[in-house]
Amino acid sequence: MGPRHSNGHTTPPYNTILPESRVLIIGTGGTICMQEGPDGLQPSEGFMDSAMAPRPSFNDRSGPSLGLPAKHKGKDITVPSLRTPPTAYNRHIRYGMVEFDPLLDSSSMSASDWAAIALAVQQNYHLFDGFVILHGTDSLAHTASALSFMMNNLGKPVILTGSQAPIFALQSDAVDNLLGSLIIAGTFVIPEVALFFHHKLYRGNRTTKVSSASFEAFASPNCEPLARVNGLGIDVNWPLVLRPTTISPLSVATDLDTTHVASLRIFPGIKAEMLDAVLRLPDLRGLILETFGMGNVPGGADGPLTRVIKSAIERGVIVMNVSQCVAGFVSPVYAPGTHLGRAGVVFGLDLTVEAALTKLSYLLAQQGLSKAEITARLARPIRGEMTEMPQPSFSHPTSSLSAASERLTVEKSAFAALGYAIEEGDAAAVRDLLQGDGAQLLTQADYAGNTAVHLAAVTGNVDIVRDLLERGASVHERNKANNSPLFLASLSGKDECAQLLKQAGAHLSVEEIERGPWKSSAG
Ligand code: ASN
Repeated sequence: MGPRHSNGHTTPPYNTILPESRVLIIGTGGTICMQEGPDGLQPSEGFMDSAMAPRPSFNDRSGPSLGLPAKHKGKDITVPSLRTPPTAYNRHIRYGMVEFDPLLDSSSMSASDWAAIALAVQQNYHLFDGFVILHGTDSLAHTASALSFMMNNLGKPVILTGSQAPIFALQSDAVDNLLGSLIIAGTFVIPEVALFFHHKLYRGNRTTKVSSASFEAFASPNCEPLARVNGLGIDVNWPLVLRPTTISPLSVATDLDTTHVASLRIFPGIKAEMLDAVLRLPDLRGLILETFGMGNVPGGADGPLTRVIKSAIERGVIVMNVSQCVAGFVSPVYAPGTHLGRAGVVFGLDLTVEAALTKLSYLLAQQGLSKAEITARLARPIRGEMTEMPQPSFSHPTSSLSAASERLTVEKSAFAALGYAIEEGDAAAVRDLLQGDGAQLLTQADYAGNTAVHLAAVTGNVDIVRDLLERGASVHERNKANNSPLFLASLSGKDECAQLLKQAGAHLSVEEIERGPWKSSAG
């Protein structure tokens, strides 16, 4: 579990009424909600009532029944809610659900369904702390990759999950996957599109489905998990978590060009005519070439394959090289790869095919981008989807337990020093403390759960708040009393700070609006 929650499940509750987080579950279909029909398994409606309400881990019957305001298909609605018993982090997760109509087997998901998911998140963004998307596993890695590119300046967790067996089956992975997703979405401000499966939270655009039957269905071969369930707690790998560093709210791109892209897997004996036929498809704008090993195709610099690729690139088609291997990266190390590079092929480093296709579709749909700009962006990470500088080894040294506990003490005193610097308005000291490894202080909090942004918001120093936000600090963290930095800034009359927080996407939660002394326009 992350440092700021290191005592989360050992300390007694700080008051008798525990705070609640709000999570919206968006049901799109998949095995998790399937029941046997005349032609085999098919998705069934009413998941919250039939699968969650009867299970004590999803339904703490002691809470008041509450309808939550939500948006569905652009309309204001009220969704029934349930809440979990207290989590190890001393909160309840209150959740409501909207379901797509029709619910789909994910093999039928298309770009318009991705857009519907992205819009559902955007329209409900100010009403919930996090989002859980129920989705079939077949095309889950594609949807997770697509959503990661579609959402710019995401500040809240969007967690996709599903299961290999229906929740109604005797032996199923559904309860573990759903409960883990709900707890993470309602506890940690991990502002990424992520995929939770079999006790691990992965960056969505790094995943690929590796088993059609095992509960361990997904892998993220080139990127460590963002978090792991570890007994009662959850270990978040905070240094890996990406955070927006521009002061702007969430924006969503819903148009992806999936109809003018293709992918083709090279195999021994592949004919140049075959590749040429694909590259000459009418309106084809981009091809993902799945090559051998580090990015090789048969033939030399002037071989027939390299020639048809070169001529397609000259006609304006973008060709990107990704490896057929699940782990590792492509690089022009061998002569065949070097020839492709000289022909103008973009090297996709350690991109998965899913991320390569959706990134290409996303960039092709951006208005006003030239081919050169698209090519340049394809070769660099935009949402953590690729490792910029491939290293010979991707293993990370692990520190010993004593080193970890020493670090924790050092971190605690460093956070205290940061708190003092903020209180004294010493912007230079704040900057110094946050250099290098000090950036980890942005995910920490004091005994009352106040992050650096909470402290700076109350002190009212706009320069310090701006500095924190530009370093990736979240505006959505809540302290133990469930207050956001914006709530504290507004309450203490720090209007300039409140304004800046709003520019960075902060808003009052529904419950803060009800609790605070404002008019309904305050959020
Ligand atoms: N065919 C199912 C789907 O992708 C597989 C699953 O969810 N496990 O919808």
